[in-house]
Amino acid sequence: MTENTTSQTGTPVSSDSHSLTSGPDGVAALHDRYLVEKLAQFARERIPERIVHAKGGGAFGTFTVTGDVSAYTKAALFQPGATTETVQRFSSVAGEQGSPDTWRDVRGFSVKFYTTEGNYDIVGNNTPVFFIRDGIKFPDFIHSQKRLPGSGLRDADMQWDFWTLSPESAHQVTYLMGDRGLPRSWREMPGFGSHTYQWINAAGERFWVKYHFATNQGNVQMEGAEAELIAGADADYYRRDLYEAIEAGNFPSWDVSVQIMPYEDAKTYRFNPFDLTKVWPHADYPLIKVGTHTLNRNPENFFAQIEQAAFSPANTVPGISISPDKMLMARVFSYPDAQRYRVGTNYNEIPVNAPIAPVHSYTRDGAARHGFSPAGTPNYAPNSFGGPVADAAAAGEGSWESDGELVRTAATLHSEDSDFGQAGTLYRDVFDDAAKQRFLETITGAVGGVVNEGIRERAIQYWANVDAELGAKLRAELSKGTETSNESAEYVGVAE
Ligand code: HDD
Repeated sequence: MTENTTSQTGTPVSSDSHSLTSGPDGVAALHDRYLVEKLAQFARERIPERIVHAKGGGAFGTFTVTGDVSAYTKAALFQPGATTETVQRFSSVAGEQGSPDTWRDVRGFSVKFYTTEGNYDIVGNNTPVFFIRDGIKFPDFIHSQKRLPGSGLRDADMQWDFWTLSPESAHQVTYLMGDRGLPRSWREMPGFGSHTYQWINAAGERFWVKYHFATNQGNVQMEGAEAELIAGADADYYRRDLYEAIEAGNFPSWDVSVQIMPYEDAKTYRFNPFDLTKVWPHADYPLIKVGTHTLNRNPENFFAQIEQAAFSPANTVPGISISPDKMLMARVFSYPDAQRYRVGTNYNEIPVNAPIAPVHSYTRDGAARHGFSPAGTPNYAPNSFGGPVADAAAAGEGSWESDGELVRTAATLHSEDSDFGQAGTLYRDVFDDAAKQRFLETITGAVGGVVNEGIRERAIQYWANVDAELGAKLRAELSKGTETSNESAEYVGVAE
């Protein structure tokens, strides 16, 4: 039987086609409460898009532990044999909500694990490093990658100005301009926690850890020309691919591994292990397999379950903590802050964000509050009436030594730390000859878009610092480009 339409308060309504008017050709009545309700709700359908990672998609899944890492963490979700329900969101960084999926960009890779000890989020990217290493630079970095305030256009000068004045970006820009900047789909790319996190085992021993998600669909990328065509033909290419694969029962999966560094190694390791612009070579810290993450269920409602999904590196569980990485500490503040603004104070009550673990919290009220404790429960702590009690042992928070003077300064350099070293290794030793050639073409196109001579010269020097031969090749390619554009300018002049 078809159900009758109702107002939002459940009363039957008489028409979805005709407003209430004074006669067939007369004025509309303000007391047509259903017309008013429909239009008022419609005008409020949108919430602010994420300031970064606005365009994305996602699905629900299951994480199954197949290895044994109990020597390193007591977290329930990583104990042998455990299975945990998850939600995952993929995204692009710089584009707006309707932007094409196949624009060259870093891709977000965030997973929320609904664990028995509370929600645990790994909020990462498809690259193991990042452009900067101090959160105070993040708003400036993002401004440089988004749009000019005046024209509203994206701008190569602004991008390269920021990058070349922030040489710590070289490693990530090498990933971005390389093949990884254009994955063929979200299914066919890896994921990384990127930061160093802390794990704590049942005996209270601490370790430093990095997460790796290796795709079981194979790492596949697309070429620049194809990506540009798809950007015009199907802006939602990645979102569609993920949705259709899962609808067809073709469930994508990732093998999850960790690199484990003993706590004391961090002090003397050749790279500062809390510097987000660096990887730990696998030869130093090999991958240890933990389990498999499989996406197996599409959202039923994109807005309710993906748009309102609120991931945060602040969501940790006993046995897992953050590290003294300045970017990570900034993110721990920034995500819940963004979500209180974007979704609302009580965003953790929305089903996609709500934990399966029971919540006993003294926070209360706020816009659209849904949950509350039984009337007799005290709403302050400490109290004498049997309210919930905090337990340091149960929380199992991580820790590290820190008693220095308050300063504003760069983190301590370790013996092999440099801005360009690992970028050079990636270019020389990881890219094969064909990848190197594609890389040169991509940076020639990107730097070729820079108008300001000083910034263009700095960009050439930036790549020469990554690899001297690469810098020379780029200079040669760009000077060819200048000749061509001069010629075509002359030609246009003649044609006129
Ligand atoms: Fe991020 C979203 C802020 C570095 C990976 N980021 C996201 C949002 C904000 C920030 C405000 C929107 C959150 C929301 O409204 O739900 N991000 C930052 C700041 C950073 C930063 C201040 C540096 C200090 N981000 C950063 C790194 C990575 C990511 C280093 C990956 C390693 N960010 C993501 C993501 C997110 C995202 C996984 C998470 C939720 C989402 O996209 O959907 O792609």
